[in-house]
Amino acid sequence: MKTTTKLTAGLMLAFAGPFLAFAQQQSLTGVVTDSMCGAAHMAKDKTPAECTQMCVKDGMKYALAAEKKVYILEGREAELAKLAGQKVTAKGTLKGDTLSVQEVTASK
Ligand SMILES: [Cu+2]
Repeated sequence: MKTTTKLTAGLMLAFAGPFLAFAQQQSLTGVVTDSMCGAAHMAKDKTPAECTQMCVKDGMKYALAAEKKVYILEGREAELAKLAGQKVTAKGTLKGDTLSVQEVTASK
């Protein structure tokens, strides 16, 4: 009887395992911009930082212009505001093209 109980418990653990996997963490490096301008800002008389601030004020979202792609950034807006136009590394969970930011740090 004891052997059967142990076997059942073992099987249950084996099945529960995959469901305990965490959402995938991503770490992306790029320049903080806004969802309208992306990698190239339209306002040529402004710095990338100023343009990003202006666009976000107009209702755009912060975005990260990585090597080939622009990702929308969600969360940590206060920190992103300070890092606008700068190269950063953003960590968080990626869903489609949107990164839910958990941590953002200036990168060199
Ligand atoms: Cu802009």
